[in-house]
Amino acid sequence: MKLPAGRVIITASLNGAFVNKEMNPNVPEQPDEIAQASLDCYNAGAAIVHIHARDEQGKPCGTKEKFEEIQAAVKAKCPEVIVQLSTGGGTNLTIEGRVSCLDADPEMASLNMGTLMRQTGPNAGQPFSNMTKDIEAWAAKMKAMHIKPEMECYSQSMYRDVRNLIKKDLIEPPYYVNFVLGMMHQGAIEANPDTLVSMYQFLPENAYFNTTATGAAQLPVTTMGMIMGGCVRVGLEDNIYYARGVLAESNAQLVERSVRIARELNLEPTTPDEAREILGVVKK
Ligand code: KMH
Ligand code: ZN
Repeated sequence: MKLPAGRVIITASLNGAFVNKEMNPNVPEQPDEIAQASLDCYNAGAAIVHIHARDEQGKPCGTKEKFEEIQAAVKAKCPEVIVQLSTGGGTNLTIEGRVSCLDADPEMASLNMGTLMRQTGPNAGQPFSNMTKDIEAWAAKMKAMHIKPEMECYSQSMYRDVRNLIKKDLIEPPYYVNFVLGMMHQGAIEANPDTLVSMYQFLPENAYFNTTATGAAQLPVTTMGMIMGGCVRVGLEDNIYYARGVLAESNAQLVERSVRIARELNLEPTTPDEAREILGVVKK
């Protein structure tokens, strides 16, 4: 399903679980930094901020208390923006730790629709586990708590779990699928125009789509996504560079650029309330 004509919903993916200040000093890790980045991205045109929790050392953190602290800081600084907390967590988190963000009762949360295998780095051989029984349990909890899931799909094969949730009425329409392209994990697909179009062709009825691409593919693939009637996600979680060899100064800088391109394409970013209306997000 395409967005209403002339509109685009922009998500800022602020920090993720892997990028850190050594890689780019502008990665927000602490609650006050995440709150300021959320306000700056909102002022730049983002309707949604996608957030991972970090502890005092900046390491991925999976506690209800930390997620509540971060969400409260964001809401105090920018009450309008939609907060989407991550259940993706980090390699050091347990499954329970990953979904503790739901207990912070956010408006939205990510829901990863399949398992990937890490093949490089210190966690090579460690799966990013998202088994169907767990996905069903998390979706049921989100439905009961009126938390809108963003279903993270890294390949076409993950549509089996999307259809499974629809068949079992564990998610409410309109559905919201994020094409996450370019991850290096086994089980993920590359980020290019062909894979983007292919992911779109598998989209079920009553589903809007978001477009995420890692690294240098972020700008071209997300720009193509907005041309195809989709939403876009930009931010330091997925890409720490503004251009080849040039580190991004902030998440807001990446959002500003996508807003400029959108307006050149006669696409006006939605406000958070308009995004809530379109995606069926319950305001909290
Ligand atoms: N790591 C991203 C590419 C999540 O946080 O649950 C996908 C993601 C998933 O953001
Ligand atoms: Zn994430």
